[in-house]
Amino acid sequence: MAKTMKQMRKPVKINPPTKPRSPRNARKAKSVTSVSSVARRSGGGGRIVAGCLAPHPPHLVYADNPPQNEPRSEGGWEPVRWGYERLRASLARATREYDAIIVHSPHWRTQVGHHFLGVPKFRNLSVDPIFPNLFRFKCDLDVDVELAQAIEERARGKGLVTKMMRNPDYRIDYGTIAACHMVNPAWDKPIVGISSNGSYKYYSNDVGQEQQRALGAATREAIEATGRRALLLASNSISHRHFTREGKLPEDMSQERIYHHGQHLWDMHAIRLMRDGRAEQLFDEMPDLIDDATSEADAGCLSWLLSALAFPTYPAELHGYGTVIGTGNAVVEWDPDPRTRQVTPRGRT
Ligand code: 2X7
Ligand code: FE2
Repeated sequence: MAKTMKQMRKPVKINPPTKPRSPRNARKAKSVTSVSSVARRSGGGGRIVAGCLAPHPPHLVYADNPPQNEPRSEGGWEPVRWGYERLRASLARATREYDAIIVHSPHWRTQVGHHFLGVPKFRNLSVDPIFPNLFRFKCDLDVDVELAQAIEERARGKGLVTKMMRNPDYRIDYGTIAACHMVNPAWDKPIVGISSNGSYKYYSNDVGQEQQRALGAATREAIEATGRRALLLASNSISHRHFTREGKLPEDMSQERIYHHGQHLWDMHAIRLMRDGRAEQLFDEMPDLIDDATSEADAGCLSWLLSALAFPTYPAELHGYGTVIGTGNAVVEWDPDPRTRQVTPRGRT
C-alpha cells in the first residue's frame, strides 16, 4: 500500500511498473528503442565509444598523487587503480577516440529534476566534504554545453523534470571529478556532467529506475543526433556499506576489506551479470541490489548507463575490482563495437 501511495505522487508519467517486481517480469512492459533504429532516423553519425562503470572513491585520487590534489599519500587501493590503468589502455587503442565524456555522479544530488552542467568552463577547488583530508583538488575543466543541452531537451521531451545548471561558481562534486580523473588524467576532453536525481529515495526504487531508463535513452539519442563520439561514465560503487572510522594512516591496506559477506556476494553477482551480457537482468534486479547491499546504485548512474547502452547482451570487460573503506568498486567497460571489443576469456568466476 505504501508503494502505491508513493507512485500516486510520481511527478512524471514514464511507464510505472504495473506488476510486482521480479527479475523475470520487471522489464517486459516496454523495451527501449534500439540503437540502430535511432541512428538510422537521426543520421547524425554519433556513437557511444564505450560505457564504463567508473567508481569515484576520493581515496583513489589521493593514492595516485596527481599534482592537482593537495594531500600526499604512500599509495594504496592498487587493485582498483590497476583496473583504471587497464581501462585507460583499452580506451587508448586505435579507432576509439572520443569527443566528450558524459559522467553521471551520485555526489551531485538534485532533489527536483535532473540537472546538467551548462557553463563552458569551471576552475575551482573541489573539496570532499567527508574526506577533506584526502581530496582537495584544483579542478580546471571544459564542458560540452551543446551536447548537455541536447540531452536535457530530449530528457524533457520524455517527461522528465530537467534543468541546465548555469552557475559559473558552482563547485564540481568529487564524484564527477574522481571518475573523470581516473579515466582521463590529462583532462583534455570536455565533459557533460549529469546530476543524480533523488527519486529512488524520495519516491521509490521503481520510480528512480524508470526515470533513469528515460534519461539513458535521451542520452543515446542526443549523442547520435549531435554526431558526438562519447565516452559514458557511471560513477558509482556497487556495494556501499562502509567503515565509519578512519585509521591513522588512510592508505594502510592491512585494514582494507569487504564489510560483510553478503556485500561481497552482491558485488560478485552484479559483476557476473555484466560479464555475462545480462544487462537487462541487472537493471531488473537493481532495486534488490540497492536495498540488500546499501548500494550507491540508488543514485541511478549504473541504470542510466545500461539504458544508454540499450541494455547490452554482449559481455563487459572487468578491468579491476577492490574495496575502498569496505565498499565494492568495479572498473568495467562495455564496448558496443564488436570490431574493437576485447573481453578476457572466463573461467568459473
Ligand atoms: O563516495 C565515496 C564512495 N562512493 C565510496 C567509498 C569511499 C568514499 O566515498
Ligand atoms: Fe560515493
